[in-house]
Amino acid sequence: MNIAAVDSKPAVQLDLKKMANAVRALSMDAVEKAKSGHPGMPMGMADVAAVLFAKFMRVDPANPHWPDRDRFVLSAGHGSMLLYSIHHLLGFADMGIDELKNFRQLGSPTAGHPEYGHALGIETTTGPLGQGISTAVGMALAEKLLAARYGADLVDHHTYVIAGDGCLMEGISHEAIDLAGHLKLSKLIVLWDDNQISIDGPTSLATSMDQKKRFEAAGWHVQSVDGHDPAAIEQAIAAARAENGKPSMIACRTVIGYGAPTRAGTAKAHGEPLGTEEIAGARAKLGWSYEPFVIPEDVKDMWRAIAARGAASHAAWSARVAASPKADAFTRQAATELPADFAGKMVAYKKELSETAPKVASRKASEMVLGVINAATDLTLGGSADLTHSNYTITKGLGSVTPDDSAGRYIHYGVREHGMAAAMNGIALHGGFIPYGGTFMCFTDYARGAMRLSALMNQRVIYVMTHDSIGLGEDGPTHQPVEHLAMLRATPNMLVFRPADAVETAECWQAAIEADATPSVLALSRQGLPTLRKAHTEENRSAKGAYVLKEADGSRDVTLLATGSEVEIALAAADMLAGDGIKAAVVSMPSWELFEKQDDTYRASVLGSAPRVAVEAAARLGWDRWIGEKGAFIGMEGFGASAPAGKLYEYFGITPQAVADAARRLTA
Ligand SMILES: Cc1ncc(C[n+]2csc(CCOP(=O)(O)OP(=O)(O)O)c2C)c(N)n1
Ligand SMILES: [Mg+2]
Repeated sequence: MNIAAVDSKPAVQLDLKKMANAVRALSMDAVEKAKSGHPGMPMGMADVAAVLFAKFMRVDPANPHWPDRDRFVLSAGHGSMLLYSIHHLLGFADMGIDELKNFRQLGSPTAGHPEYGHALGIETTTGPLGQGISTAVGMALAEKLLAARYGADLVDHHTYVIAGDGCLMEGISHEAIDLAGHLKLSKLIVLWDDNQISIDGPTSLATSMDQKKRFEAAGWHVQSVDGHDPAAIEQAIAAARAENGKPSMIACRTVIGYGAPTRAGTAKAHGEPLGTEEIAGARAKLGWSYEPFVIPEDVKDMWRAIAARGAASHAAWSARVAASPKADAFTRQAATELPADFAGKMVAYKKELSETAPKVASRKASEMVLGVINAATDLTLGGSADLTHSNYTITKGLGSVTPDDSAGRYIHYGVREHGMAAAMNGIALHGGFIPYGGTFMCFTDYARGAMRLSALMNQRVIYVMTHDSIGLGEDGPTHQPVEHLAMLRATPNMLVFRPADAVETAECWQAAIEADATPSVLALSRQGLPTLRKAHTEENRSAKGAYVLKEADGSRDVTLLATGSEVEIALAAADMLAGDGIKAAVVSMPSWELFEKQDDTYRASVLGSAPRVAVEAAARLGWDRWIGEKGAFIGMEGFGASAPAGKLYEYFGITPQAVADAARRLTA
């Protein structure tokens, strides 16, 4: 077995300086060949990375998804060549030397910034500064919660982050640091590339922050080291690992572009090829005499010893899992596998809802549905950015996660929408949980950077966005989303659901949970909505994106399209029109994206050939796709206002009367 193989080999003598220089050389050569990229950061942090991997990281390149591997997050994603060089040296199957030579080229796994899913072992997409460190908080949190459930025998790994000055200047880092310190995520270790340089020049141009004090104030264990002194780095990482109650930050004082004769220590090293002369100078200075992209066998062996050690750790772990009484439960949870009876329970509850026909806000319906979901599976991990009792995101028995109690399934993310979204990405990427979290829909703006990454990374993160229109009333235009649905719908690979009643809410939740490679937004009302779907259907009608809720009595004169709280308005308008002998069908469109995926025949059958009027208490942008050239739209043209919801609908002309009038004009 692996362990014996490693033990029987003569121990490889590690030369940490040579190991680091291999990373430096590959990084500057690849950037040079691509004629673009960022050599400075990999060259500056090569010593730190070499120590981290050589002495601590448990990674098995042959099994990159091994659940108990250490996580490495390159938050300073522009330094992607650091990661690609390391993966090449470790022997990742998809990271041969040709891939490094193809850095930044179309179709190559070595994209400009590390992209989750593009190459094995990339734990998260980084590049938007601040996201990596904040995503890592979610990974470390998931680890802590799983360790509490399954014990250190099965779950015991670290999350290491390399973050730059830029990551720490970004506001999201503050949310993340605060949350991690509060939750005592002691297996989170951040290595700060303290090179005092960013793009514009020295960081002193823009910041006087004492980062160490900032981390300390948030409850972190903080150390400083010379980032080019391997022994000091090793000692600091060991001390960080020994720290029990706190996450750790190590300020690694480094020189950007270390080795480059004229550019080292300057912003010129940050983001452009060094050029032939500077590279030749760096080779001489580093004592690295090999040709571009050539790594000597002895250095390769040093890096591959890390992979062998990882494989041995993995094998030992697999043996522990096999012997564990919790093996089955753990394996299911680690794979985030829904129980077989999940769908059946959802359909049964939907039936109950159509029979009891509650008149509740869709946020309340969401809470009722979550009661069923959270009881049906323990994979869900709920939370809210301090709006638990407005978002209705907690259900009976979930229990709050606190710094010293990891048994619960509910996270109080605090007033940190962006940090919450990034942490949920990390939780989903880690595996083991389906994270959902709430805030007011207007504040999707605050969470946007991380929500975009949920979509780009194909992560199942569910955003419970309540107070979804002027229907929230008195809190006024600062809180009333208008343009948000358009923004969310414009985001690729994002499912946006706006259910019209309790039955649709159950259907949308089920579709969101079952969409395992797509984030979802549930846009939910504050105001009460009647149950419109009183006839039970086995089929998830919302999963088709749109469907005919009420067919016209005879051939259609007009089709009324609506979502969420405005479906009720469309139904009332159809009744008014019937009084005038105008035959209107009503289509509910809870998810444009899912409707777009249906075949032409189905879409045509729903939309019909009669003129169309759409009603939605939001911006028009996007609706022309559905109403066509000659259609009409009833909705918002500007910001909302502060008043009771009913008054606002009248004031902004989003009424059955207005919809009926528009229909009459189209059919005249
Ligand atoms: C959110 C975000 N804003 C701006 C950028 C563009 N950008 C890339 S790197 C960088 C400077 C980062 O400085 P630092 O983290 O110190 O990196 P170093 O120059 O030390 O490598 C900037 C502004 C970005 N990638 N993400
Ligand atoms: Mg810097």
